[in-house]
Amino acid sequence: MTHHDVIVIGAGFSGMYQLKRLREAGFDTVVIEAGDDVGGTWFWNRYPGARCDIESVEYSYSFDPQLEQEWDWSERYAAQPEILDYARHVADRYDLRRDIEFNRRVRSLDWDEDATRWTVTTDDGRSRTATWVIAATGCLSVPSRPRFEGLEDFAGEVYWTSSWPHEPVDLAGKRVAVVGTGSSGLQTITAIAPEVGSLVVFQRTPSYAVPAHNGPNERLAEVRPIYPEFRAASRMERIGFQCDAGTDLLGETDPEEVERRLGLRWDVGGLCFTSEFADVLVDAEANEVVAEYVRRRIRETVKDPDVAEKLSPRTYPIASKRMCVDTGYFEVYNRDNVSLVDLGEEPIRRITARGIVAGDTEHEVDVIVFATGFDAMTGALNAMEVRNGDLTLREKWADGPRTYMGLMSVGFPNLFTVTGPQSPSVLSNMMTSIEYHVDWITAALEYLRANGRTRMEAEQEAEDNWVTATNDIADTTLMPQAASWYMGANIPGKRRMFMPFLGGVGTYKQIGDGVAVARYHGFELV
Ligand code: NA7
Repeated sequence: MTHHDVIVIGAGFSGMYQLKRLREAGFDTVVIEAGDDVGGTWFWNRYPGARCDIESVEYSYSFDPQLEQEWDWSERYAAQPEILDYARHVADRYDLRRDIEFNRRVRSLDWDEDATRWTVTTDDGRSRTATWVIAATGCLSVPSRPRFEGLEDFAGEVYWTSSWPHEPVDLAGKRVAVVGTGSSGLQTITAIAPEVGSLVVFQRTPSYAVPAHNGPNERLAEVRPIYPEFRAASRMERIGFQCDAGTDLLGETDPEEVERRLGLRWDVGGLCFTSEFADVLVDAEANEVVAEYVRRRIRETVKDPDVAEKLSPRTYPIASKRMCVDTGYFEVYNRDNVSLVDLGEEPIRRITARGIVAGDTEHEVDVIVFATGFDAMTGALNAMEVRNGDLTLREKWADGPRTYMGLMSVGFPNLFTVTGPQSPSVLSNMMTSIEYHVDWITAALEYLRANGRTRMEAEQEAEDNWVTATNDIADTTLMPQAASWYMGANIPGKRRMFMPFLGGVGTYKQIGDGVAVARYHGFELV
């Protein structure tokens, strides 16, 4: 059986950078990737309108100053094809593909305590061993495909945004249904509305969306000369990108001033909208003021008041579910060829050969697009059989994930997760969090090698304290009030627990740096 120092699972932005760092550090490393090329999220999610909602000057690697200077991002928010080009460029530039095995999915990981190594088995039946395994498997990489009765009877075309075909899909003039109104749904709906014959949107929960104000990337020229300082500042931000977050409390600010300042944020656009005041995530009344501001904007945009009301989120605090960044989404509902079905009033009963039956109405369509999200954060890890003797990760995490720093879980030595549950991950600019974890893991492996250690495992007390801290921080906020994928609430039967670390990217970095300096405090090194 082939043995490697390290096997990395996944060749998205985490896996690619992890390979580069380990190769440079002299570790024999191989990456196993299910797709037929690099890019991860941006390889799979190629639906119409797919675009990052973090600005490209932030959502890009910082590890190579030359790459930063040479790569041109054409727009403020990069579209999926450009991000995938960037991922491919990175793979070429650092000659990464020669150590990546494509078109193989890892099925199982088995820990051998005597040999101090993992056996990694892929779906082609092949096994290899490695002293270390790094799961760079992504936080939103396992699609959630809810069961809709009768879907197999549907005579038309069916697409999932999370695994959109590589060939062009012709929707021109067709009758199209979109199910799901998270970021993927909103982007798809906005992109296809002008070209399809008719579009009917099936909405279970409306999203809070703020305008992107996308356009040419004017900021790139400003940021390039100061990139090192700019990146250093982003690493210390709460969400891993710069929002110029306010420290004033909305509850203590004059309402006219609140209105003025929210208006300025709205005009700038993007996810920083909720960062103007410091109490929005912790004070329900302050949150409601910001939420109502967005609803008013929706009412101002959507001509039909009934439709505007249906599109207005009311059942959860703003920012407690992932906010969306849009480019003309609400305007779409002023088009004659677009209609909205509120599943709260008219639930989907079944799918027929002709279309979707919601309430008492059969909506006849040629195409159904599902934008129904992902089994977030734990999905990809639990999709593999991760075993240490009788203990499996899936069983251990049946009541929610348990990790120390989102990096390791007791009982599973020598297995790291990049942006794992209970790290800032999806509550941050993923690029910032990915680079931090990859650098941290690489430094840990170098330290272990230099000190003749071959085994690293989180300690029980450290893990228990970390899980408690993560939950306690979440409980001081409004975040757990929403039935969100942060909570695992979108997957039937999944235990609800707030999964990301909410303490902030900068705080997390300070803790992680301290743990490393203290010779990996809370980890047992053997
Ligand atoms: P999301 O944000 O999880 O959105 C999924 C949407 O699909 C959401 O509106 C769901 O409604 C809806 N959904 C899920 N299951 C159903 C069923 N069974 N019936 C009807 N509607 C359903 O995923 P996205 O792909 O849009 O975005 C993921 C992240 O990618 C995004 O947050 C950014 O980080 C980028 P619900 O809200 O659960 O009621």
